[in-house]
Amino acid sequence: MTHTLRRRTRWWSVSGALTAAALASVAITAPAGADTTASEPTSGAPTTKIVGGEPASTTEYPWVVYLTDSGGNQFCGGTIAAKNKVVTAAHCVTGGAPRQITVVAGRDDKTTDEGVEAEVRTVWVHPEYQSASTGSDIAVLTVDRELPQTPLPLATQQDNALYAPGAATTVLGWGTTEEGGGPSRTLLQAHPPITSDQDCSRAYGGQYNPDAMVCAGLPEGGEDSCQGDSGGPLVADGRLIGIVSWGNGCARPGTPGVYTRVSTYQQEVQAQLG
Ligand code: 4AZ
Repeated sequence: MTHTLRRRTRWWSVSGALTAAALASVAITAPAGADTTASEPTSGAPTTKIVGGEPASTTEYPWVVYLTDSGGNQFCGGTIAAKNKVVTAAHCVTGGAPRQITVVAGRDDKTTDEGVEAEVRTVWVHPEYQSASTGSDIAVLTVDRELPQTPLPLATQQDNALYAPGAATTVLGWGTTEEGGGPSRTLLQAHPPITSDQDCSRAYGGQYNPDAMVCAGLPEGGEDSCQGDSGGPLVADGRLIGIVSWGNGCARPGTPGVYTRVSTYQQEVQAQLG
């Protein structure tokens, strides 16, 4: 199957920076309520209207951040988990020099200069990470200052109920508002329910590892994260339960979004939060 996940394998190279930014800067498929004028995706997606998103604000979700490259292009999301620590996807940050990544907090609209920008000093990538679809797609960024925004707690092994099939979630990001579309200028949210392990295995076979991942999406599609949302938060009950990781297209019926299962990694990640 064709996964649309963009692995940022070359974004840090001089020649590849622009290309990688262009590839990676697409993300949350979440447009507001009813954009009936949205054009159809050019390929593949049976669900072609903008997928069930709506505007969101860092006033309500202070811990959601985005990452920019050295050219100032947004390429991924993240979550403030301690004063100077941001949790994101490993696939967002592997290979690059930390100083080329900037964390932008407290800015809903990418075209403004609201909020704060922090430089990344160090990057911790889960030691078992190889690729998004093999799991451990989690990383912790240490930034050069204490951020004023309230951090979001990580889900722990005690939070199993938050992963029950059908449970409500919120996913946030500045990524694309439809599969194959352009990135969002402003922060969006969508509310895909948790998918059962059985349904997610049906969609992805052996690539879905329920210990390392959790899926979310409606059976009929329509609400999902997308390119550029990678690394951003999937939230339930005031806890970070998932990290946008991969999927087959965006918001398609039968292929939910796949998220890093944060509770599995909570102890190791918490140890990085100081
Ligand atoms: C991506 O390319 C991506 N629908 C993120 C999330 C999903 C698919 C692709 C899930 O960053």
